[in-house]
Amino acid sequence: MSKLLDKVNSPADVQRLSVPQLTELAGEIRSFILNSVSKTGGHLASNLGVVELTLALHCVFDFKTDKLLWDVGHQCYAHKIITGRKDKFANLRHADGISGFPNPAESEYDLFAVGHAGTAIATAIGMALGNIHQKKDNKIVAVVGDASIVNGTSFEALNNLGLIKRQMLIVLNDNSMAIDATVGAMAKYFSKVRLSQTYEDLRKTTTNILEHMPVFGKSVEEAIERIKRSIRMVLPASQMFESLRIPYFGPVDGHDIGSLIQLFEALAELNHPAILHVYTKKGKGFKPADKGPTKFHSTGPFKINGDNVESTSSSGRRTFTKSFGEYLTELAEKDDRIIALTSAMCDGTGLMNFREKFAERFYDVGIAEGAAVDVAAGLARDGLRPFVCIYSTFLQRSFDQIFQEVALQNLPVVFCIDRAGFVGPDGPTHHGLMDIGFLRMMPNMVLIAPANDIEMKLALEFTLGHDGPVVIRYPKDLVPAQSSVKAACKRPFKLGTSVTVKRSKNSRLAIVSYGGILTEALKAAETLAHKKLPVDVINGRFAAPIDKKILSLLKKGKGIITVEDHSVACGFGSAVLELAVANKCPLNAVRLLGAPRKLIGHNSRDAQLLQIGINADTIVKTAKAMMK
Ligand SMILES: Cc1ncc(C[n+]2csc(CCOP(=O)(O)OP(=O)(O)O)c2C)c(N)n1
Repeated sequence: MSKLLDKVNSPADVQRLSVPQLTELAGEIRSFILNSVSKTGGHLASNLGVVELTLALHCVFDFKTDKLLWDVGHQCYAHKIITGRKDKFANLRHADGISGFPNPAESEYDLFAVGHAGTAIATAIGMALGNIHQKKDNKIVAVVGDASIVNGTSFEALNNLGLIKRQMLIVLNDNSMAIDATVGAMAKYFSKVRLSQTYEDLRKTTTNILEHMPVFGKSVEEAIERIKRSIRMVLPASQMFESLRIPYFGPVDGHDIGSLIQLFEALAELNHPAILHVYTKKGKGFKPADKGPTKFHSTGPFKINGDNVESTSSSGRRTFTKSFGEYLTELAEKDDRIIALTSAMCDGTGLMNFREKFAERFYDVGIAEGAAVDVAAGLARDGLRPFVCIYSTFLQRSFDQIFQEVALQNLPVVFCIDRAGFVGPDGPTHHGLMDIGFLRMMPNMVLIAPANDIEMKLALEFTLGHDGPVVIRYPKDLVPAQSSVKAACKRPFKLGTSVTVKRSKNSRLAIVSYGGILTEALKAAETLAHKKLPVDVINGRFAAPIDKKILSLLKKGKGIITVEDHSVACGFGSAVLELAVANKCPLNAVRLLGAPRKLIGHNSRDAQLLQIGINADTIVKTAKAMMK
């Protein structure tokens, strides 16, 4: 039973509590989050770190009218709990449950459906400008992590903060972690400040800020000067932000609710943007997450056993991610031109072993997808073989770099796109449903999708023999069992060549699949064969260039069903259709199965594929209708 939390159903209930009660409530919220996430899975460590910060914000501001923008949004659980969504946590990230990210469809307290890093400051600027135009005086707060504030999008926003001549508070939530430890010059900069600060220093800074605020009748600059004089605030962090003319306050303890409330009250009165730098502990209050914040950044369900945890979600089978990481490491042993790059996603993209084995050939550039691509372009121009490993959804950030620095130059950069397709519980911000679309149209770009573990190896081997950019996409899924892999899939990849994995006598149509979804195509073919409806199954392998052979049945007046774990618009099926048009094939017997242009909410990946009809049953139904 949670003595205080049981009575909290809105921010007003939080505002009524004393500081000691709020501290107690923070403990109850931590237990609630831990208990919920252990059952449903979700983002744990970041959420445990921001409980006091969230309570203090809601005590001072009224976010029904004031505006709160979370960067990334993965740290919004305490915010959701106190804004009337506590009871929905039993179904967090599950069908009919709430999202793990902010979602305006759920609550007026959420302003944007977000999940990508770096956007909060710029959108806050937009809202501040909107307020100026409309003569509103709502307070505006953006909360951004230390790994996300160095994102290019955040920096572009900081560079424009001068546009704002009114209150706007940026809370820099510094826990010295991204998913992994933060990387880069800025991380070093922040950690230098952090190491130079004792707990006593943080308290003194808080007292000094409060003593010299509010600054009625005085300029912010004057207040900062006075604060600096009294605490000798010559910290690198302050210098950096102040060189951008952004008033900087801190660093202060992000777990001291009483002080945070006073600081927010004081800073809310400024008529100028400002940054408050707070230190928090990722995973606070739960030893395994505190010790292993990377593992508990985002987790599946687990069982708590004292200070230990046991996963309850692992199936023990190999994932595409693991398959990729292992084969790339294997290839790197034989080919020392191979360099791996990632954007703050070493673990998620399966590169942990590679990093351990080839530390000097591994680069994590932080949350900077555009930079990752351009660094890779430079490496490739210099004769090396860079593999850029990024989730499909985050690669969207580097569209232009891929186009100009890689495709246009025809450089041999390999894009290893993980989480391509439906991603399950992270939902719409994280689905990877557009990569074929935005990459297929680029000149020189070769697009591949391995259908299984063996093809992953063959696809990677192919890239080393190809003198231009290659994209390999694979889903957040297990690879099909080795025993189910057809002989045709064991043939090496040949540019623009598909493989026919099932040929049936008297086939009446061909199912052409792209990537891991081949398993469903084969299942469908089997069912159809039992119903005396023979079909061929073709493993497309390439979405660009696409194999003309795919059209052979169509040319004979028979049908084609394409199936892909991607948006139908601009996807693999569209490429087949374009080819069919160019080759003057009859088009009345072409059906494209894939994702529609609409939001598909969080759920399990299997349920999403079922909902959309990217599965054997839908292929069977479609085929039957076509063969009537
Ligand atoms: C553009 C983009 N790239 C990568 C990610 C994956 N990602 C989610 S959270 C996270 C780390 C964020 O670190 P920070 O902002 O410091 O917040 P913390 O988790 O430490 O609270 C990353 C890399 C993302 N959400 N967006």
